[in-house]
Amino acid sequence: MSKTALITGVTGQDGTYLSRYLLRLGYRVCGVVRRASLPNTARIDPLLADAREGKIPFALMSGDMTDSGGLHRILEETEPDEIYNLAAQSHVRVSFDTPEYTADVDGLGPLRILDAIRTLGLAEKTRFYQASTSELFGKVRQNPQTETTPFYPRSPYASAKLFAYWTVINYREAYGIFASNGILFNHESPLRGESFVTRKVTRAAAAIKLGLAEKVSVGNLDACRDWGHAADYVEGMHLILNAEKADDFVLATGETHSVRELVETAFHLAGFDLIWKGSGIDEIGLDRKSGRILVEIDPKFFRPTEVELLCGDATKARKILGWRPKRTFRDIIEEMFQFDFDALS
Ligand code: NAP
Ligand code: G4F
Repeated sequence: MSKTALITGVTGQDGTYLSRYLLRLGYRVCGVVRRASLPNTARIDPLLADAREGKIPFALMSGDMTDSGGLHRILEETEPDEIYNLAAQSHVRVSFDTPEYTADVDGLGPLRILDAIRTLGLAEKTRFYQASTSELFGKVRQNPQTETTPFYPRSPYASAKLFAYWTVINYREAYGIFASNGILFNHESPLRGESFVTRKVTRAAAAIKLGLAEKVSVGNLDACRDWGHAADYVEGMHLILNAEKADDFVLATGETHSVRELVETAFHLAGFDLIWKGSGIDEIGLDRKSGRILVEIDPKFFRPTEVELLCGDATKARKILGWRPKRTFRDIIEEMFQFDFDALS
């Protein structure tokens, strides 16, 4: 009998990679989709087409992380072996504008699912994965960050995820539910949302190369992130839920790069050699050859409180799960730039 996986956030970047991966492993996959006024299934449309032809066991159910009754019904109908809770208002900058909504979806949402597992008597059967985040480390207390590094959240998003992180541990200890946190550092891909900095920059570099845009405006160039590839990280999620015991794991590459390096790398792929002039909000990035301004700063992309540096140590995941990332920072930016260049051409 194949296992059934329920994925919330199935229409997102990770939901799409995870669906593809679990289907390849022989799982039946059921995804939770929220109502939108226009179709929000672009990333998973190829899977839906295959499902319609009966080629893969992939189905969608309507639900929303803010709606306990609906989530309860979905669990009752599917009785999944594994739940991957990936749904979230996942944009850190946006969480400052929608703090209460972010807390509801990202903080209370996981609690609603865990409590449905408990009240439906699924504690013995259903394993639960929570998409926790390196944003929990925030104003970092230690470098690199491990599972034992103290947290210091710096946004409504991170505070909501902190509540969810401890709720997972509480439901594990109180009710014996196999519930685990994956503390994942940033992971990217051609399916990344276009307002996250990697995708925004690779798209802009491709558009400028093609003459479709003049320049790009960004925020903090000196923030550093540990960027991996989403395809590697969803394999880690599966390993976390199939470990011998429920536990919490950091998934990271162990390398950190600044937004400035990201911009230089993407523009180099577009054939520009960037030089920087000025400082603060007056800093600009110019093409060395032509002197054309390609990058400028717009303070609207700054955050009221910033996470300046993230760099993870995934030794525990490597030792216990045998997980290690395969793709490098350069591989990821190259793949994303090429995808955007082809799509815009
Ligand atoms: P994403 O692309 O933004 O996808 C988020 C998903 O959540 C989408 O399917 C979205 O649906 C859904 N969603 C949002 N609000 C919802 C609601 N109220 N009810 C039901 N579904 C809702 O995010 P991602 O990059 O794949 O990340 C997946 C998870 O990992 C998130 O929880 C994120 O916070 C966490 N995380 C991500 C990273 C990273 O670097 N990517 C790192 C650490 C942790 P729509 O398509 O309709 O918007
Ligand atoms: O790409 P970002 O928006 O990702 P951020 O804030 O690190 O959050 C992502 O990773 C988290 C894991 O650590 C996830 F939990 C979360 O769901 C999300 O997937 O910003 C990265 C950095 C920030 O320091 C930001 O200030 O890039 C800086 N940045 C500079 N200019 C910009 C921009 N970020 C965005 N989005 N847009 C800019 O123009």
